[in-house]
Amino acid sequence: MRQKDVVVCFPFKKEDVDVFSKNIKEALSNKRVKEVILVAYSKNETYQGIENFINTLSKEDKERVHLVLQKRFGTKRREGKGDGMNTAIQYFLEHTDGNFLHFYDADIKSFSSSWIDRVQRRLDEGYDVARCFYPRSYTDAQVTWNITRTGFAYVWPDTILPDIEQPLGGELGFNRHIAEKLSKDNIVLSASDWSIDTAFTISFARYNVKLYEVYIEEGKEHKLYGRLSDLKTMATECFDFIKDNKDLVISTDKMVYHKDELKDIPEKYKHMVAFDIKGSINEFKVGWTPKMKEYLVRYFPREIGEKVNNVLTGKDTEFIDIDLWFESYGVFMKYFDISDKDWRELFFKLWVLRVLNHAKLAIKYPDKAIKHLRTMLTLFRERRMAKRL
Ligand code: GDX
Ligand code: MN
Repeated sequence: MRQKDVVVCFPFKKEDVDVFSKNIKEALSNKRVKEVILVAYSKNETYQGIENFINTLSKEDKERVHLVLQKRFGTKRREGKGDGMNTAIQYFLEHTDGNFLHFYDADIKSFSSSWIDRVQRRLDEGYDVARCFYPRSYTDAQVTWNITRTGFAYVWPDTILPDIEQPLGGELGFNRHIAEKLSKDNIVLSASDWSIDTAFTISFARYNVKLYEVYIEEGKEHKLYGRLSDLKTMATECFDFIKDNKDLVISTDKMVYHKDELKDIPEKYKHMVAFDIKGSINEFKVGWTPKMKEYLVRYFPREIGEKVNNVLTGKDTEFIDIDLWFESYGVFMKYFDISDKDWRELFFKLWVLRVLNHAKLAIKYPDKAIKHLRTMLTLFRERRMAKRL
């Protein structure tokens, strides 16, 4: 049997203590797992609950679990999950001799010890990085599709980056050599907020790693969001990071990228609606400031301003299609400023219209809608490639 050489980290902020405790137990029960690092945002209620849980463990297990507070690595961005993950990497390198570091979100109800095996199997085969991807509801994953994968297609159209199924997934493992590289990388250290997952993904490409994407058939069941506005911070931070790094030259010619074959998505995911559509339309209609309207008129093609007005007055129910999203994306790439609330709100509002357009199609024709998202990536890629010629 192989030695225990895997370290598992769960970054956490505010979570259900029972779900989280079960996940820690799953990790501890895995034959390859040596230690478990829990990186907390602050000493909040979840922290206290987890501290109590750790006290119920056997003496040996207690010694294998490290509860630590996240440190501040980034200086420019909000302190968030990125600082948590970077703290874990530093802890792994300085305080453990593990050969591999895995990350999992703390809130996953369907998590089990076998996820660790499935990720580790690929690392044992020689891949530097293995990450999970899942079947998801057809109306879900709209930051991934409309911000990150499109952004990759916009900025790095001739790389494999847009093809990565789940570039924002928080469930992944890599070897110590990659951990060392990440720990010294300013692009990664500065990604202290939700941009960390994107920072990891582009850095794996920058390092030309051997990457494997593992399909977790049973899916990731975790706490759900209600309105699209729950995703506002995540959406803007993920976009801003791509914009910030748009001049980075990336070639993936030497990268190795394999993934499990995509199986047909279970029916239940096709018809599950991931958010409250009516509530999102109502939310879209409120909160327009004079500055936001001014930006719309000054920077965007006229068609987009008209579109917004028509949605506001209930005359348009088609929202933003992939062509208009390409146009909008280009404008945001040029002018978006994350320190300006009006830009953040405007970005969020147009993204909502894009998501609504997709959701409408997905409810009527699920399979067509998902193909259409792939068409969007091709459109972004081709238009940006054509521009380079
Ligand atoms: N230490 C620390 N500090 N942990 C955090 C913080 C923070 O500021 N914020 C969130 N977390 C933890 C959280 O407790 C959970 O364990 C994990 O990070 C993911 O957060 P969750 O609220 O469950 O995010 P969600 O909506 O499931 O996010 C998914 O997409 C994110 C993204 O798209 O950027 C998930 O796959 C994340 O891993 C991914 O970062
Ligand atoms: Mn979650």
